[in-house]
Amino acid sequence: MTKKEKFYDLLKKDYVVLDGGMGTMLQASGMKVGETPEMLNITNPELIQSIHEKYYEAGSDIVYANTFGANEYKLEECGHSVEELITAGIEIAKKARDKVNKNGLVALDLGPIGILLEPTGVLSFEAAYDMYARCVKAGASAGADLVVFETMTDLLDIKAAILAAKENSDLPILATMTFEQNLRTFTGCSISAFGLTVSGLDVDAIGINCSLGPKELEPVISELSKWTNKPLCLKPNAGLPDPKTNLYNVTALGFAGYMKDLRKYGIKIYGGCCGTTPEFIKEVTNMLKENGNIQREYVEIKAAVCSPTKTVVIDEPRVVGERINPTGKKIFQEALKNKNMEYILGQALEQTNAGADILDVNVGVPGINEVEMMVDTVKSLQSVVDVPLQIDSTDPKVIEAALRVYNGRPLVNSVNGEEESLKNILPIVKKYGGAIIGLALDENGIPKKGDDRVKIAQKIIDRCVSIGIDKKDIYIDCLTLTVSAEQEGCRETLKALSRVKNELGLKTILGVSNISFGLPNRVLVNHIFLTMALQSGLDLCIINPNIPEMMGAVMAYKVLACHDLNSVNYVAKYANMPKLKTVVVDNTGNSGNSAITTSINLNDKKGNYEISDLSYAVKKGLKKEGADITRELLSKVDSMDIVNKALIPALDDIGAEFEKGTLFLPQLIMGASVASAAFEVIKENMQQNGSQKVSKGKIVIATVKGDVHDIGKNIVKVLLENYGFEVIDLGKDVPYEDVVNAIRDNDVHLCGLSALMTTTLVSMKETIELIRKNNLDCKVMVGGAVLTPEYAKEIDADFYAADAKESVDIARRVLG
Ligand code: THG
Repeated sequence: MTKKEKFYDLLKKDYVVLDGGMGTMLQASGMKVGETPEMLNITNPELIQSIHEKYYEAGSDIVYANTFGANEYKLEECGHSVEELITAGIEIAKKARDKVNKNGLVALDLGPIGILLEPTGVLSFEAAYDMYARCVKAGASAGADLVVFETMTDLLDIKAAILAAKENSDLPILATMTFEQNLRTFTGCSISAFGLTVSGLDVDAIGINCSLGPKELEPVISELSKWTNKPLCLKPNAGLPDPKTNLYNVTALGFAGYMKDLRKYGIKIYGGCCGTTPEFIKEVTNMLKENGNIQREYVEIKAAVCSPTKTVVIDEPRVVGERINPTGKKIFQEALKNKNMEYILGQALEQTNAGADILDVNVGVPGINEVEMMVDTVKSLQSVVDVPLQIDSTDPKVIEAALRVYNGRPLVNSVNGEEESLKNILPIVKKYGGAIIGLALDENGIPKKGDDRVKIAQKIIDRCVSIGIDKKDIYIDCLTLTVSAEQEGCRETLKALSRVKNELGLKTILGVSNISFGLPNRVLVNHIFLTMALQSGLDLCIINPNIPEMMGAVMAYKVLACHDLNSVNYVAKYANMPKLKTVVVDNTGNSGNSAITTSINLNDKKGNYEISDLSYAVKKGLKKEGADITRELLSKVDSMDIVNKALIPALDDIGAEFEKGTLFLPQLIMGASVASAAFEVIKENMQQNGSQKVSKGKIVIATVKGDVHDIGKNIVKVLLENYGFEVIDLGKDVPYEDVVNAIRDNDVHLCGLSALMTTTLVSMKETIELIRKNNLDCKVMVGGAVLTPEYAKEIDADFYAADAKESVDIARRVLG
């Protein structure tokens, strides 16, 4: 029996039980603060084995080997290799299994690498993939029955992990992410994006673990159940931790009681995370034995594409921006040849500002490496815009390379009815879980008659379904012909479109602007054709969203077809329009209207920048432009005005949006890094002019002794620096005395301490005590996932910072 068969055999049971929290069990049995838990596989295998045995005895069908942090990055200085610690971990779990539960399975357990991925961090997608691949190979050869990815918070990170597992083993995969109470992960990833993307990658089970108790996770599992048909897994904490006692607030019986209620979401795999001892697992097992499980009904998943933070449901007409396409555009072709990414990002922002829901991305020009260019473009675009992308190429290699690094679930443009196309494109789309556009043409070209195009559409559907691509993920393009060349073409296209929509039950897409080639006043023909197509059932409109008439047609249609309820969006867009509208038509045939075009295309400014352009660049994460604009501004604006009128207010705006939850961590960091680039330019300029330093004051920051989690502290550092503070970063696992010495030696008046684990909160307390004992004139701010304002007060901290943004506010108050 293969490992997959074995896993699916287990899933045939009414329910499957996992184990509980290994980390908290180890802490309870005396593991010291700051120790690497995986080292115990070598130094104290008996302890690990006895914990596994207790879980198997309590009813676990699967236990997670003690390998959560066994990756290259986290093991850096421990003196043992990934292979050694993983092999030992799996062997120990197998021993426990052989002793207690012969039918039990052993999972290779892998958590996040521990550093942020690009663009917010420094780890590339490819490097993350390699690290996971190494872990998976070690686990598979040691005899793991499945691989589990858990506590993941970055969608691209878990995607790298899943691809690494699929391409380097035949192990079944259970993928679980960690969500906060706002229904987002730490990096802002939504539950729908997780469900759509990770189900699309065809894992074997999907779920939620850690962060909250079963009660708090109800809305999370409820939402996830709407976005996947994969077997569901739930592994909550034993409630919420009390930082004082370090204990979680739900009892074993209480935990099982909550889990009983949550059966209604059709959970298949039950377990526990931090704080859940074998007693918890025993109670859950008993509860399931007594009450039985509730099996899941098949759910209709909405047709949708997504980025990590934005899911576009295609249940009403949506706009696909067509402008990232070099066809017939000299400037664009030049930009591609020179790898001028700013030009492309400018095109992207202009379109999203104008209201595009999705962006088509085509970078095909002769004489460039299209694979490389597409990968760079997808990565760059995803660092500045949050809309989902439509990958547009005729080369399967380009499509595959883009699908690999794309963060979320994209649309693929396109496949057609030709054998060659179907054979090459569909397996890639299936592998990466994208949605696909099917063009109604084949070896014989585009059929004249609409009915024949419907036949090709049917063929594409059959082929998709046979390979496992869901009907709802296919968008048929009945193809727009040029009406000046073939006048009946329009009628045939619309006829085919409405048959595809009504008879085949599929969603539709059209590139609208081809219709008007060769005619004068093309905008007029384009937007009337668009209106006709919408009325015939068009779902995705590939248009130039910067043309007011085109966006206007979509906006007005949505009012008239009852999609825009109470005309909310329409009114929001047009309420402030001047009554007498003057449309400026330029010689490209594009029209612009300043009252409704709020976007600025920095590409068009050619150097005549204003302060507001710098704010814009910061808010949109345009790093190179931020630096360029600053350089230009310095020739005419006082440097402190640049800081105080552009950089700080822009950062404040992003910070405010972050606090409201309308913008997420990656954007906050991108914005901060633009400001940082601008600060660098200003600093250089000041040094040349011999004026005083811009530093607003010095701050010492450290992750406290015993704690090696420095993601939070690193984010604080980036933000503080970008607000102009000089940061003395002592790193992670910092001894108390080092903090005191750094404060004293550098004459520092503000210190920031970070701790992620409940177990290291005591180190935070000790550090503060030592600072107080030394009578230093230094305020202390503290932060970290498990910290509360109450505890901060109790350990005599001066300030509690709920997030990185608040640490900046505090610094400005103390040093400003
Ligand atoms: N179906 C699908 N994909 C498509 C099309 C389609 N992709 C390409 C195209 N058609 C849609 N995209 C564009 C992109 C740019 C332009 C038009 C369509 C464009 N056109 C200018 C014009 O219309 O004259 C020429 C350049 C210019 O002057 O700026 O830019 O049908 N699935």
